[in-house]
Amino acid sequence: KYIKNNQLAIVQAPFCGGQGKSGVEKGPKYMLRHGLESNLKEIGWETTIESPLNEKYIQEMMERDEITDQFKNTKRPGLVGETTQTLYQSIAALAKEKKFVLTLGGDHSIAIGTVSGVQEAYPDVGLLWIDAHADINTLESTDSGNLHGCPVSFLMGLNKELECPPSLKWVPGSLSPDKIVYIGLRDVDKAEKKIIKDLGIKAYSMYHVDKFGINKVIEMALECLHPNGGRGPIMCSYDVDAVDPLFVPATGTPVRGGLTLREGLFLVERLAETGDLVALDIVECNPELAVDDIHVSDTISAGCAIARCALGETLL
Ligand code: 4U7
Ligand code: MN
Ligand code: MN
Ligand code: MN
Repeated sequence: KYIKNNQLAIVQAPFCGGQGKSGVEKGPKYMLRHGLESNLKEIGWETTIESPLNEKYIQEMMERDEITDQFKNTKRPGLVGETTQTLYQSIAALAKEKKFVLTLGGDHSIAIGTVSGVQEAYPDVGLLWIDAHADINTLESTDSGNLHGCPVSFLMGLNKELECPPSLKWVPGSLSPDKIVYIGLRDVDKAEKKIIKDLGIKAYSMYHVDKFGINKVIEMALECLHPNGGRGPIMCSYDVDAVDPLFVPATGTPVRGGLTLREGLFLVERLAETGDLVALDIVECNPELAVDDIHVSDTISAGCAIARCALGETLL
């Protein structure tokens, strides 16, 4: 009911500036080469490919001296700020045209732009964050200084009181704590745990997946986003490291003990079934971190399967 005429915008976000390992910018190219667009056409989507980021520009920016693009401990806030603002503008427009927005990353810092863009079209959107990590470090709490570990803090406006880098001042930061739910957590920093607790954010870790089973967990998560059996638009930001590295080995920050591939796919099959999913990010596939070709194809085919299941391929 939100999406018009099965329109699907596939947004390429070949960006690696939110962390230090190159190769994650190759995610979109690999997933498209795997046949993702034609597979989605086969199941009835009217697709377009959008490329709001200029790859050459990103290359140039990445070569910029890190010293000149640094804010306290935080690396490349200028590049991340400019890139996510471009994504934000383009995705807000696509979502307002009532297209489903599928964004292929890239590292997870791009979610600063994707989620802000989708929120502009759907102010009451509920966000499901599927990840081994909470990505809610603030400018003050981040130890690594990598902005792919911080997007949620920007989306929630947690850096506004701290002196925020000018390049990231555009972020509305209007996500409220009851409009995000985590699933898959198992590597959360001490400071992040405190933020989650203090703000009362709902988080289902791997402990809860084991305790309740994935079906119960997704039902509880959906109930949190739109309570009392209510309905409303849903966005999913899916970091492939939520799935166990046995299935998704080629990713920047793998953590053992994750979702099985079927659990990871079931989550998005259930989202497709609601009919309320309006946007999906698939991030952190890094083909260059694979030790062999099997690692590459396992990772890319898992990423593509997440997209296809979220877009209804496996619904009968
Ligand atoms: B990803 C980390 F310290 N928390 O802040 C950090 F453990 O998008 C990891 O989920 C962040 O892959 C992982 O650097 C970011 C670290
Ligand atoms: Mn992660
Ligand atoms: Mn992440
Ligand atoms: Mn980690």
